[in-house]
Amino acid sequence: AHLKSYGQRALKQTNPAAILLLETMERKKTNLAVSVDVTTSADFLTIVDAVGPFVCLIKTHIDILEDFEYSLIERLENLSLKHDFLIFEDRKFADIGNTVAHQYSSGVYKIARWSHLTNAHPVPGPSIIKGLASVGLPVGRGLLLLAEMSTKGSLATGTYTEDAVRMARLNRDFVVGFIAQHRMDGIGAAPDEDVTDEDFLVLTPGVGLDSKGDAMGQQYRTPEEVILDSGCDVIIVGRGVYGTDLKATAAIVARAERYMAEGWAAYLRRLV
Ligand code: UP6
Repeated sequence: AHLKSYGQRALKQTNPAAILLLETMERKKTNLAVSVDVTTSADFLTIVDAVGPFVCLIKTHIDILEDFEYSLIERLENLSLKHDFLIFEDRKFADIGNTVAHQYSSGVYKIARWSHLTNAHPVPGPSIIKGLASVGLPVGRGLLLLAEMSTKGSLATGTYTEDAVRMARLNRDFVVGFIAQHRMDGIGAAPDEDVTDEDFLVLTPGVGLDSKGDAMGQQYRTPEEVILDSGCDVIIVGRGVYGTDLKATAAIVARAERYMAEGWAAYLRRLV
């Protein structure tokens, strides 16, 4: 299924957020998501505006902004319209259904109001999907399950990953795919289960061109390894794009263009 184009795959999806993402990737010719993990609203908005033209998706950790005010959300949404990208709050929900429903809809951030996609750890079992879907499904949102992680020593492997895919398969209206390091279609399916047309999106963090990792267990692979060799759909790049000098906007733009070009070239090679 992953040999088809993003645009062809959009036609077969049912979740509105999944359709929007695939259509945006096809239209803008980019499979790059930038993770804007900075701690001030000013840097955040400057970087989002700078990389916006090159991304299909902006990934946020909204709770690391030290000067967060809800008005930031409107400015983020305006940039999303200006540059034509979706928003993914990387909240990594991990609690019981009732609690995650509150965390998703309410509190300071009201994530479900503005984030097309969010994600959850499968560790509590299917009830976490039920809780999040009660909030997100009626407003057209999509969920990604964390089936694997990019970090050294990750426990999300083997049967844990298989069970995550089974959980997703039973909730296809809301679960559009995974945060993972490989394509997940067909994993953990019963021998008599027909999964030939299965098409989960795979969004992959741990992507870097100039570094193999950091001092805290992060591990990087290249866009080619992720998209071409492992069959993933979206490369998620944080520090590889925004770097260490958050004011060096021209350099940030140049790196975004480089990752976008590498990601798209790997995708085109996968298509042939
Ligand atoms: N992230 C990972 N690995 C995972 C899941 N999520 O790195 O398995 C997230 C991090 C960070 C981003 O929370 O926001 O992706 C990666 O940032 P980096 O490119 O700067 O390492």
